[in-house]
Amino acid sequence: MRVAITREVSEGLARCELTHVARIEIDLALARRQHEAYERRLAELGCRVERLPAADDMPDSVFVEDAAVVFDEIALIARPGAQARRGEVAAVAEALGTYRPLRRIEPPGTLDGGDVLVAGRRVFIGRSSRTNRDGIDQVRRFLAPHGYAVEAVGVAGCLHLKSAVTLLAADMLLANRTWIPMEPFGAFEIVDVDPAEPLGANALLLGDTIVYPAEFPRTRERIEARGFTVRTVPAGELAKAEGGVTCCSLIVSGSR
Ligand code: CIR
Repeated sequence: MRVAITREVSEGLARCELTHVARIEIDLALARRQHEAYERRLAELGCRVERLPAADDMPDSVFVEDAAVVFDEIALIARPGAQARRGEVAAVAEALGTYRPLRRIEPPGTLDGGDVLVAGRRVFIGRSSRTNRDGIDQVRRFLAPHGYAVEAVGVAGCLHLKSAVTLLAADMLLANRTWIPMEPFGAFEIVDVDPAEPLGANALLLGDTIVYPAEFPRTRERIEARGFTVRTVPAGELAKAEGGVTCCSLIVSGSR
């Protein structure tokens, strides 16, 4: 059984952090409907959705992925790079504490979960505007006893590592090569986003199904052409807050 931890869209979403996209009006009701459709999709794909209540004083709290990273052995509680997001981790830590022993990133380390790509025993961490070297070193120390190898990857031009690269299968990645160096990913087969869809590299792999934004049909075709089953979700409204499909859940595998 898989649990998907999600969080209701905050009333304050319009005050979200923005780094690479211009602020435009967000339709809160539509964002909520789209988020509910996303939760239904996860449920259809076998997840028990555990929805945390909204935090109306935390605009970005729907993006639970940034608050933690879940491994089979432990859950890492992040220390988000944006000061305004640090309060988000408490409720997420409380929820995860029932499933995993917790480890916490401490100052001066910063880490956003969106910068952490786990591929088997290899863990790639984006050195971004949100995640610093000390945060990455702390993760390396926490994971060493469990046999994971941690590699830092420079991220430039997008918010998080997983804005630029996500996992399609154990040996295959979906990537936008313009935002990250590809050398660290030499062992993987790469599916490139369509050049007209630069934000299309964020896909959520659930079992062997790819949950993917409806807004990127050209890249979706490329993924399907490799034989993957893709299930779309409407993700346009939360994309205005610079969020994608991985950001809106934390998947806890092997839970009852
Ligand atoms: C932020 O800037 O932190 C939010 N507005 C968006 C976070 C998206 N999270 C993610 O890609 N993991």
